[in-house]
Amino acid sequence: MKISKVNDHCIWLRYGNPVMTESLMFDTQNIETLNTLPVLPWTINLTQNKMTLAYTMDEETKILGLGENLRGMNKRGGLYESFCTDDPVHTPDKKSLYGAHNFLLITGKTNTGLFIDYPGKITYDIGYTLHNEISITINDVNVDLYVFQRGSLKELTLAFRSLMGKAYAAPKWAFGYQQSRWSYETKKEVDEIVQGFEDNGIPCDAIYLDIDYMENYKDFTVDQQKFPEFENYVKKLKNKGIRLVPIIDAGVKIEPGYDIYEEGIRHQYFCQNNLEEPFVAAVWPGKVHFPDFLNPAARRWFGLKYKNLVDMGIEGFWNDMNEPSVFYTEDRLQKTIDMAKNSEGENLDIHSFFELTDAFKTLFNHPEDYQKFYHQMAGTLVNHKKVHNLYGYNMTRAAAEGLKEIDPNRRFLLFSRASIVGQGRYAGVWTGDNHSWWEHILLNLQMMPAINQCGILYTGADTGGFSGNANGQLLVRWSQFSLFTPLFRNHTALNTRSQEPFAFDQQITGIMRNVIKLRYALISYLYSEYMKAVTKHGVYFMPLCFEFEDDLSSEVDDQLLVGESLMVAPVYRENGKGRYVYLPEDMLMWKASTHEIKEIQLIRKGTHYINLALEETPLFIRQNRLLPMSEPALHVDDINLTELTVLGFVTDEATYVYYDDDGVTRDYEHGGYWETVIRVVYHNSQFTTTIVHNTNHILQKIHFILVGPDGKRVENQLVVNDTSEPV
Ligand code: MIG
Repeated sequence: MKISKVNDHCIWLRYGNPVMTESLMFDTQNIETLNTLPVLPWTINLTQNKMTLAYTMDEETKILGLGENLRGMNKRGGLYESFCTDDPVHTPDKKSLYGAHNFLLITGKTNTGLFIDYPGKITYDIGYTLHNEISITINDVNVDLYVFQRGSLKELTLAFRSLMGKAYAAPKWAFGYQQSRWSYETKKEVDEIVQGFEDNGIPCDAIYLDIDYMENYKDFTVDQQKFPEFENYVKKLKNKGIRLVPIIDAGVKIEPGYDIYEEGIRHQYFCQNNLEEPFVAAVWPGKVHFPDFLNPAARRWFGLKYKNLVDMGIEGFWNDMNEPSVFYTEDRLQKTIDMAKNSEGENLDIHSFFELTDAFKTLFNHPEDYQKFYHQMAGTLVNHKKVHNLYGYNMTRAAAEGLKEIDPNRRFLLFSRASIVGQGRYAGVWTGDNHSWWEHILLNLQMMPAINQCGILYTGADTGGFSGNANGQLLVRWSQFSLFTPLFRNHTALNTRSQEPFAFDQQITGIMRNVIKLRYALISYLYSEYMKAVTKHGVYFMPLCFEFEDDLSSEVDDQLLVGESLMVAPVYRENGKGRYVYLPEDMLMWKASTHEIKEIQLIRKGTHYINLALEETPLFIRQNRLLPMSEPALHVDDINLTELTVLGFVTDEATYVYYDDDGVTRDYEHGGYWETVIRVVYHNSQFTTTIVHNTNHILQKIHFILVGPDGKRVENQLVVNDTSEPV
């Protein structure tokens, strides 16, 4: 074992000879090697081919983390598996979703964190078998462990974040509202949706193309019948302020003559079976090969294919089915069919009947099928199962690196379904096939900070729910949370009820218009906070306990901090006309029924029942923090950035660094961004507002709406000089 001190918070233990995941990216040259193992909170047991880690919890211990996963924010009580899984039914008894995020944060007298850098399956028993025990099992002895200690939960998270490299910056238009469904199948259908937004005056920046835009589900093709003159069409929509975002699937259709298939075969870019032939699985188009994204040459080849669509004006993509999802393999299907044939005319009893039906039910993503194929890694063939969680990650990396080569300075929208730690450098994720269930609003909220802890900042769920049928109030309440998520996308499955913001009745359309306009009013803040998290290795969403250390703050798991100024507490109960909200300090509550700041009220620290009519989105502005906002527009590019409205609750003094940049290029990476340092002081019952420093040459005026400790509202205007002198 090799022991190193990575930084003041982190010890790295290398056991054996692990697979290089490239999840973390830090300078390994200048770190200190330790000769003795420091005292660790974990008991680590090694047998010949297995590692187990044990931790004893006390009654108060809480376990945060595991990124995209089921159950509450506190993972205690559950069984979990890290194995990227396409399971569309997200119920609490499931053990994994699409991501594999092996980071735990354990609270207690001393907080500790753990990251397991290992790309195969890991199982977590977190107080399930034994109430006070965590037991983690890895069927391998080649593993990198990172133990974090000596700091607050936030400090340990930031120490982990700092090892990952810079996070992905989505283009600014991707902070607009986005509309999807499986599928807007033709140009005509897309036109109708665009018209719906225009007729109803609802802002929108993107419309999604799901698998049906392709020619027979072939990646990087466009069906000419459904989308004639695609390039012109993309341009026409862009002139209207709308981007088209096509899906790309992991499986490549087996079809002689299809260039991607032919090239993949010619260069041996596909995963292989045990006979070293291209491995055959089945997904959408029927039989497919899986590009071997773990092989750098295959990765580059696939990544550059995005050019086909980029050349037609496309600026954003979503990568799907990259766990990878496997409908069936030929031999398993054959066996199952034979089994059915042999059952014909038989008297099926309790055993044989379920054996037969289970054989069909388990065809999809069968665990044994993941052992049937291999990857080329540094010249050796590696069985897929050992490195399963690297697949979606490397597909996304392929896309990100390809897009960077295709158009080096442009920021593309890119997000993936499967993911692992480190992927946040390349792209975002969405949380996959949820349901139109109220429980999934809460699950959405609970996953967000845990995904951020793993460095994936651009996230969001299928708002309104993927499977099942939404009603108007579900869409409204869900949107009142999603309007704070970087990815704010409404998406639903094939054969479900339409759930566009104008798909219900007049009343719902009106409320949705205001909810989405509120999002656009907040983009100045949300984008500023997002980009600061990118450039400073921070997080965008936090649980309350990251900032407040009282007992109740660590209990609350249905409220979140969004950036440095806001707390959100959405209604997630059907027919709920309000909810309990816990305030760890005095805050300014804004019940926003439109983006205009009317209903604001100082609320004292403590627990309150807050009435919230369907049209009211609750926002809580923290004490001595500021919230910059803009006048909404129908598209992000049309937002007027010359003026800001700053809402503040100031009892002493507040400083806000308002970040902005061009939103489309990577210039921000080398100083191409603007900062405005806004300061408000409350003294002798008066407010003083100043611009401490400003490099933003667009901004001209700030309108302040301020509330002091007495709860009185004061307004004031400030003209911004583009000097860095106090005004
Ligand atoms: O299993 O492309 O999660 O968003 O609409 C269905 C069709 C395959 C899964 C994605 C979903 C998408 C759907 N895909």
